[in-house]
Amino acid sequence: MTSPVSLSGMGWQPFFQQQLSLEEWDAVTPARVVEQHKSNIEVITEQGKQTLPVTSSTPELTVGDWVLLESDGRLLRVMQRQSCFRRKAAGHKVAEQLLAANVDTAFIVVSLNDDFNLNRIERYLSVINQAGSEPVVVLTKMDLCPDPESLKAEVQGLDNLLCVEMVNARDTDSISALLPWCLPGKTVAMLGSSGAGKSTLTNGLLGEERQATGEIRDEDEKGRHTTTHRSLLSMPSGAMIIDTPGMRELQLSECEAGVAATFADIEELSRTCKFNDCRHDSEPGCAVQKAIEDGNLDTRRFENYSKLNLEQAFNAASMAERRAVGKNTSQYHKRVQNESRKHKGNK
Ligand SMILES: Nc1nc2c(ncn2[C@@H]2O[C@H](COP(=O)(O)OP(=O)(O)OP(=O)(O)O)[C@@H](O)[C@H]2O)c(=O)[nH]1
Ligand SMILES: [Mg+2]
Ligand SMILES: [Zn+2]
Repeated sequence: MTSPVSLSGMGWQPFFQQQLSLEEWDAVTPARVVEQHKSNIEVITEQGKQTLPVTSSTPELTVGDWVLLESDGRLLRVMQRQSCFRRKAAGHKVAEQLLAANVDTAFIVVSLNDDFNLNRIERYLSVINQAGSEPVVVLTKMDLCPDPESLKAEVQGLDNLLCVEMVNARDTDSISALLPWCLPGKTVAMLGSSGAGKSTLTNGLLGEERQATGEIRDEDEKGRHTTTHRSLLSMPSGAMIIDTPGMRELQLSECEAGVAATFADIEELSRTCKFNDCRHDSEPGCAVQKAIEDGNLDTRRFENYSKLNLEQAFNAASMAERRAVGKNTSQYHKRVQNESRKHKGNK
């Protein structure tokens, strides 16, 4: 994005305007984070692109954030986020990582070949529901799949109201199915595994080859990660797109509401169990177990619900404990690592 754009063209909405007093409005410049690197961040303002250094006092920022700049160009503060995707940082780190902020619609990009996995879609849905964005599942590579309709039906089976689109990401006509979400001033984000087609879709929607795309190399797992940093790009329609690197791991943390929203059917059933604190294990009068026996609820779905709930509670507790402990000791680290190894296998 090199040419100047209006604030509304950058995704500015009344929600952000309301956070500014009249005096501030005269004194500051709103800017949006479009790229994030280790030592600096790129922002855009109505005047164009600017680079800000990242120092120890820089608040935690992510692509899509709105910040306020002082007249000398320094960062004054981060604006309250309308939505924000978070995960537990990859590996054994006991920390949260921000993935993207202020996203109206999140496209969960899943290819219809070996990447297809309902558990993983439910994992993404939990993060997006927690963030407060609208999820849309985009199934790519329909041109390479012998029976795309049956896989689409499986995804729709997760939730009747879920938006599910099926595309050939390399075909402009096909991806026009996503245009209803790409309205002027709206921000959409591409999330999903490496090789799923996020950058191919991004380029198609932008109408130009801005993002590198890559062939999948099975023998070299590392080589698959073509996109290496998140960036926010401007579409001709006036919408903004965030393309993200493929994620190997999307561990949930503090995601209770997101999991509950994703599995609203199970939450609803739970309310009719005989006991308020039913664990849906072998308690008498368990409506969840009855639904499984009657064939109204998949064992797979129930197991994934239980797993995601446990995972988010465990990671949230680890983070709360870490905050309480303050500076972590190597002993503490070791214990958490051992625990999280036990809880691993989050695919
Ligand atoms: N035939 C076909 N190929 C596709 C489709 N979508 C993506 N591809 C191909 O799949 C490969 C990976 O696509 P990318 O767009 O680079 O995938 P990505 O999700 O951005 O991957 P990372 O950047 O590594 O996270 C490329 O060679 C694309 O051309 C599709 O719908 N049909
Ligand atoms: Mg990519
Ligand atoms: Zn029960």
